[in-house]
Amino acid sequence: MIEFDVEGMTCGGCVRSVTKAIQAIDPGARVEVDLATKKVTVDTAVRHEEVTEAIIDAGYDVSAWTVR
Ligand SMILES: [Cu+2]
Repeated sequence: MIEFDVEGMTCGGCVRSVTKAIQAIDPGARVEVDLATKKVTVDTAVRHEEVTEAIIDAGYDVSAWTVR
């Protein structure tokens, strides 16, 4: 499980974009987005660097991440 702090998400469309971007690199990923806290929790086997890249490519910024 990896928790990302993601900047730039403002609405449900952003939530969908981030979720889609992550699931594009891992279709089996479980993605939970909390807009209020800007936390994106991802249950995936993919490395955090790749997930970070996918989020950035989708147009958002990752300010921090934690592996749990
Ligand atoms: Cu949005």
